[in-house]
Amino acid sequence: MTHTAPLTFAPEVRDALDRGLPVVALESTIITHGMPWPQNLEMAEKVEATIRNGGAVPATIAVMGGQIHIGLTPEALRALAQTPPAEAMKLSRADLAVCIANGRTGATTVAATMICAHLAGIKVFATGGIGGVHRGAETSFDISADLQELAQTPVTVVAAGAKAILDLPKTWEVLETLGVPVIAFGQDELPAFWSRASGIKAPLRMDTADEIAAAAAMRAALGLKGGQLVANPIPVEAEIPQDQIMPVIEQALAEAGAQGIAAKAVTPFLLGRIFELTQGRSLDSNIELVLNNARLAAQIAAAMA
Ligand code: PSU
Ligand code: MN
Repeated sequence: MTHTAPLTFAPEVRDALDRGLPVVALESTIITHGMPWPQNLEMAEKVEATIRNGGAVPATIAVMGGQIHIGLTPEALRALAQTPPAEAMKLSRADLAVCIANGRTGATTVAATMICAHLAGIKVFATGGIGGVHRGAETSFDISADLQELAQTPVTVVAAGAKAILDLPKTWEVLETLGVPVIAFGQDELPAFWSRASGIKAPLRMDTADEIAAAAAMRAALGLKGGQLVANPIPVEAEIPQDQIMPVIEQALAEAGAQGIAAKAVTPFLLGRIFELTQGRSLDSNIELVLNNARLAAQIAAAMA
């Protein structure tokens, strides 16, 4: 590789990569903009522990002090979790270089985490839900850069689907157009983040981590650019069924519209309102689905190693 990207590796992550051991990347926007303090830190610590229990090394990714950090110390993780959303940049492909060059603190979205993971040589990444096509995109043109990133950067992303605040059918259509394999794990239907069911049939289905690892290797062998999305349904005991979450989402969306919330502020606003409207239940579910994705990502990383 000819890049001279400013990467700072946690020693444990560097060692694992050098020895070909399984490593799982984790994003940081979910910490700074996706969940409130202190549950965000609890979640981040539990996710790292879950990956370790699964026999892999966690690498939480964030930008601090002019460096992309691949793996954070416990102190750095805590400091990031305590950074108010207004002080941490929400980094996608477009913002990453500016944030580093200016020496600012930035949290990586799915798109930016994929870029950094790939620079670091990490092939698997666990998150909650990817960004996608927002409802009303036909007039707002608000489509997350996460989708384009999946089309060009070779990282396998494990998520519980796209966040249900989005227009899910349009999101899956765009991924199909971009040539991104969307693989439902263990069921025929695509999951919808807080709910296992979406009513949408999955284009692809796999039932084991080995199959997912083999598919990633085959994409590379075929010279196909881009990653794959594994849509892993939330565990039954943690889900909020669609008929319960949908009215809440509709209300949050209506409020966002009325208040003129736009662009990068949309996703954090909606997640925050849904948290309030469900008295925190949406956050409990969100944490459980991230942990579930971390477990599967560790298995996939082990299968690839
Ligand atoms: N999943 C969550 N919480 C989050 C996000 C995902 O459970 O906060 C973040 C991810 O970082 C994702 C981003 O990449 O939201 C999408 O933001 P946007 O819609 O502005 O592209
Ligand atoms: Mn957007």
